[in-house]
Amino acid sequence: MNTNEILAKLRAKYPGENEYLQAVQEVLESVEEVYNQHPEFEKAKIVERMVEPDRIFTFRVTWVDDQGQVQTNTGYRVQFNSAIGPYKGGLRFHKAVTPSMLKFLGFEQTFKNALTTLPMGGAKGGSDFDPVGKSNDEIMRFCQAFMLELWQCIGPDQDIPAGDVGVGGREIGYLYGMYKKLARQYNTGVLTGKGSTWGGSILRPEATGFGALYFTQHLLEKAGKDIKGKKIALSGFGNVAWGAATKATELGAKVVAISGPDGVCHIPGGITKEMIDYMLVMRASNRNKVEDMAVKFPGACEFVAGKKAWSIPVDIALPCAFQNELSEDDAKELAANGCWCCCEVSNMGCQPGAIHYFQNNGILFAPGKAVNAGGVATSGLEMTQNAEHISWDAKEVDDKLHFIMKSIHEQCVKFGTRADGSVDYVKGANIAGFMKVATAMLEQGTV
Ligand code: 2IT
Repeated sequence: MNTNEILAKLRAKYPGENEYLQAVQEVLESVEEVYNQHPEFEKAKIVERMVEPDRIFTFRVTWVDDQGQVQTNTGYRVQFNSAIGPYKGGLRFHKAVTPSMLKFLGFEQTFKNALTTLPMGGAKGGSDFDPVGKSNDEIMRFCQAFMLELWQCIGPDQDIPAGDVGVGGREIGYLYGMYKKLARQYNTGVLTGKGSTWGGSILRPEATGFGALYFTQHLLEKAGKDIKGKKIALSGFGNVAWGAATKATELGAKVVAISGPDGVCHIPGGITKEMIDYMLVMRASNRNKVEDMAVKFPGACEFVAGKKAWSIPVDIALPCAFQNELSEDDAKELAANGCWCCCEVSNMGCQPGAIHYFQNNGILFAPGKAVNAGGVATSGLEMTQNAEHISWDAKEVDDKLHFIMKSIHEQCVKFGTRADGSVDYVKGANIAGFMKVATAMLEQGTV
């Protein structure tokens, strides 16, 4: 494989699809050396096949807002790769959603799902619908209109969507209700992230954040460090940030910053249980303002408008919000303030310049596809429970999540250990995921 040649072709074919091209470049650069030791991959053109989604569904979604106005959005489902199982991945509702964004997410999902040890292919979907400022009724009507098209693309053995940015338990409920009406299928396994009384797995809401902290613990342990007493900055205040803040606090770390599009909340004494609970209220309000935390907890929490979480001095940075949210300048500011570890919890949360800066300056770094895989892994556990028509208790799910995150860390170490004994987690995660998918594709022939 010649990475530059493949990238040049993709750039010409998909001009302006920057997130997608960025995600492909990162993976190809990591795997090129190993790939070239396998002439059978080259002969089967595995890479050329793997960078293209299997198919993309695009559809119009029309709904009526609270003022009686007709609104139109675009919906998508990108079924990226089914080599190791049915398509699996979340739905993102955000005003900036484009085919490029969903292709990057579907591509990443393919390797992430391979790392989980569970048999799931990669997919992603969503819409440019903007939930900010929408009422509950508007969210429901949009979800119903979206499912009117999506239901034909999905199924418990074909493609299993879940949540992502802008899609949580409430949205999955409205989507599932409409799916049943349309498909007349009552198999709960068609969506994950469901409510706990109707097929949802216990701990699924917490799983992305909990898994990220379990992974961080393994990474710190390998580096001879301990999370206890460490200061953490995390971005966002949605489902992922909530789970991460909960587990980090439980493990004895101190979360001193959370952020939103409007600025950062500095919490010098560390986030409290009441504040963590309030994150859920803030998410449900659809206001998208982290300032609300400072209004609710004056004194303990100081809001600084226009600043990112990365401006607060900490030991560990956990990006939990959106792709490319941490730039090279942010990485330098974090390092200058004493930060020595960054575990990416959001998908592709760090810009390439930030990753290179961390890696070249001895700052521990691990990529989202390894760190945040506990979310989709627990979705996989939800599918298993649905297929067996049973539900496990919290201990059983948590034990399995622990085991999976440990295994993902081991895979990174196996494929990413450098000559000096340190671990390149980017390389490790990419090679481990890639090898599994590539081998499966090869064994299934030229399709
Ligand atoms: O990025 C992700 O892994 C998710 N949004 C979760 C996907 C899932 O199917 O649970």
